[in-house]
Amino acid sequence: MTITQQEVQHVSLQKAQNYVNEVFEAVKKRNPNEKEFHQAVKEIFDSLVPVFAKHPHYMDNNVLERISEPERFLTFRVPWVDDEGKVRVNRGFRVQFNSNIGPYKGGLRFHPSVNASIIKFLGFEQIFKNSLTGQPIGGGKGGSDFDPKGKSDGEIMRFCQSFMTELCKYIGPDIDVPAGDIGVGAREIGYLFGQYKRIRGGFEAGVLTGKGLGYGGSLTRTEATGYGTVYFVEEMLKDKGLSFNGSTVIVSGSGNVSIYAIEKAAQLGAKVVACSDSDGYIYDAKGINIDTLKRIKEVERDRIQAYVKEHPDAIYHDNCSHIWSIPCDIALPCATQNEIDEKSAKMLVANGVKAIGEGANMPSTLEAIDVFLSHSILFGPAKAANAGGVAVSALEMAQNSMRMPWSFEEVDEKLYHIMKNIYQTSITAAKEYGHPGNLVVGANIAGFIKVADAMIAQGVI
Ligand code: NDP
Ligand code: 2IT
Repeated sequence: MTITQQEVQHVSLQKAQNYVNEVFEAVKKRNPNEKEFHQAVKEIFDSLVPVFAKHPHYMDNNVLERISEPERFLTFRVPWVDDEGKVRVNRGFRVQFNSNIGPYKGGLRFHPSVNASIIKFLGFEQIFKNSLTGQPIGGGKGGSDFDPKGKSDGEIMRFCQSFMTELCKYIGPDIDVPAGDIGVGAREIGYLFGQYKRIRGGFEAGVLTGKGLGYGGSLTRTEATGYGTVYFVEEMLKDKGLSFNGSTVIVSGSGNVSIYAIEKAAQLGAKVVACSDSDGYIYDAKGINIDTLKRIKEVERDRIQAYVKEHPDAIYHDNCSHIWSIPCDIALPCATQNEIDEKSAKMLVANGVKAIGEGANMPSTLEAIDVFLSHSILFGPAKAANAGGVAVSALEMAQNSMRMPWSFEEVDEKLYHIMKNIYQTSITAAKEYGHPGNLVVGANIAGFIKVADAMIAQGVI
């Protein structure tokens, strides 16, 4: 009996699925109790089955088991002295996940929820995100369980100095280049850079990105993640004859990513009616006033509730997760992981949402993603949609190497084209591997192939 083409395909798909299942079980066993890391790994692994079926040499080289084990995982003690003179201790982390296409690159997160699982999920996703940007950057991530809330400037500085005193042994412009994430913005990067410079005794600008404009920072880096997310969603909408113009939008969070997603969406003609923090959310039917928002969050470092004092028509609600009950055309989760669960996703769908763009990392649970995809909602996954931040970080590294800054317009233009390109690459890969329109699968596959090829080319290392 001759084996038909379809049977050959079926056999190899099954073989590929078995391989993926086996490695996933090994990852769980090797990293017990790390549920966020397992979640990120599961999403990517499942997307890759058609790749292994078509190109079995990735299985032969056991690329999956290699790529899901970090090259290096560092934890360290961060002792510091608070304003009362009391010695405090936090835990620092850096995962150097993959360096096959460039130096490790990824942000630092300071938040009490930070642990090995959170850092590994973020670092693992960063490999594929960074690959998608088309720039020469590998995957890394770091942070600490330090809580910056309620700390004085002096305490933040002393913490950052202690953190860098240890981290500086492992980073460098061609080795590993950290940046910001939750709880780490321009102020913290400034303190970290100052301490690195002091210990090294030289001005290595490219060791950190997100620096202040006066000492090697790039114009547009502050705006990049939020703007990039909106540029990406605009591409998804365009393909369906839709746009931000005239749409109602909700954006969760009120940090760096949220603020600039709100600003760009409004510039494109949308009305952004709600945003949040971890305590609650505000609803402003007239559209959020971006100047007030920026002052409250960036200058006064206050809570989002302060907004309603200045805009009495706006309403404040406790419980940030209820933000998803507001009817909207476009939802941009820009706060944190797993902020949209199955129930919230169903609510968004029932209220007529047309598109989701993930500004945060892994903001939708696997069940929520299933809800969106099964209802054919346009869905821009984090790795693709929020890659604008790290993409402009790589542009900052390029400017640092050249010792020549670019204008806001130049960087913004490059960011726009990078986001457009990520969309096209992801859509093309999704179609080629049998999942047309599925950007989760498309982004994962496109990000994976470049890194996997580089791993094989560089041998078993
Ligand atoms: P910020 O620290 O500037 O802001 C974080 C925002 O999210 C705050 O409004 C914060 O509220 C809220 N938030 C944090 N944790 C929770 C929680 N557990 N529940 C509800 N709300 C929460 O961080 P960024 O804006 O930089 O980061 C936001 C997201 O975007 C993260 O997922 C990050 O990984 C991702 N990202 C960031 C990039 C960047 O360039 N900065 C690039 C790509 C992705 P509160 O003040 O109450 O804590
Ligand atoms: O999640 C991310 O991509 C970031 N926090 C930005 C990383 C970077 O190196 O700019």
